[in-house]
Amino acid sequence: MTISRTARRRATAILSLSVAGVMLAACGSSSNAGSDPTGKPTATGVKKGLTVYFIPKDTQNPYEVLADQGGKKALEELGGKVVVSSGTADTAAAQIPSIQTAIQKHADAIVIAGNDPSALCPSLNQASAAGIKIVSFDSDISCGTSPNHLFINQADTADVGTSEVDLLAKQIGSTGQVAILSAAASATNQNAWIGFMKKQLTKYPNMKLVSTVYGNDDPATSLTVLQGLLSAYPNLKGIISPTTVGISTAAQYLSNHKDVAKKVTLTGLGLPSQMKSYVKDGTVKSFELWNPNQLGYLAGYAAASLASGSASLQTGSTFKAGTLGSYKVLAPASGVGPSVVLGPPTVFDASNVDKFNF
Ligand code: RAM
Repeated sequence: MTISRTARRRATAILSLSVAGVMLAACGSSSNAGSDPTGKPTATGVKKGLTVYFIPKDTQNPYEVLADQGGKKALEELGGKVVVSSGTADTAAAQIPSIQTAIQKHADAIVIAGNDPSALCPSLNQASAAGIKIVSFDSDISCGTSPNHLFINQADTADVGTSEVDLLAKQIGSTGQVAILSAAASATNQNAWIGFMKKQLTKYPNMKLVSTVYGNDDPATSLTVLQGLLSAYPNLKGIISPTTVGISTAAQYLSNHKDVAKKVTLTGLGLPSQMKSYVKDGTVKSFELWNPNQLGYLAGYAAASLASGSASLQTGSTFKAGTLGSYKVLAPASGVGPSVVLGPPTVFDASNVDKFNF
């Protein structure tokens, strides 16, 4: 555990250092904010001096760090600031103190990745009653009709689940035992993707889902449940890991155990920066993701726009997200309230994995 936390901190530090460069490339440097120093809406309708609390799943996962950096960049462009606050484990209990702090500090908005769809709702309702705008990103919250919030979705949920299964099917000839190595068992995003994976698996009658295990987005736990999976199912043909922590942990294990890698195909959602060495050594053929930097950047713009009254939750309404352009609010559908989708994921393989700097 100690070793893994140290390694994770090191990875986080390296990613943080490289993020400045990534953001310059991804977002340009022009300011989208007007020049009114009084806090009144600027030319683009966004007030200056806003404080947005970013509450990621945890503060140690390099994916979440990249997303938070995107949010910081957005608020910098808008003349405001981001405070990142969360726990070190993917639980709602670890996030509640951060929501309470945001309330005490009179934040203008909260951007949160829900570790559990409903456990955060009482605190978020309190924040909303205090006038704080609520945005979820990465992993939605489910609070019924209250508080109103906007979900910044990374990619179409059905497409993510469906394409993961298709990617694996292609590589294993649509046959054999398969398993899922997920994040926290209560994570809204992974569970929604898994729902669509199960649906898509019905199209492959010779592929059998034998187990879903949960590594909590912690490298040590992910490794333990992976090893359990491999010993329980010696004939396992494929693993889908819809988490950057799970897939990178599994890829590292397979890379060090070539005998297992020969029998088990791994795909899922991974950061190209963490995965490229495993693509190059032949451990992994393909996987997918979106740019987490851009996800945070979009969420930052959405939060600032809602807090300024220049965006609304109305279906079809639009707001500007700096260098990413304009985004439209989608109608609520199947358990998800008003949402915005960043865009389709990119599939990475040996032909393109070097071209991405996140
Ligand atoms: C992990 C987290 C995050 C998810 C990515 C793909 O880093 O679980 O929520 O979106 O993987």
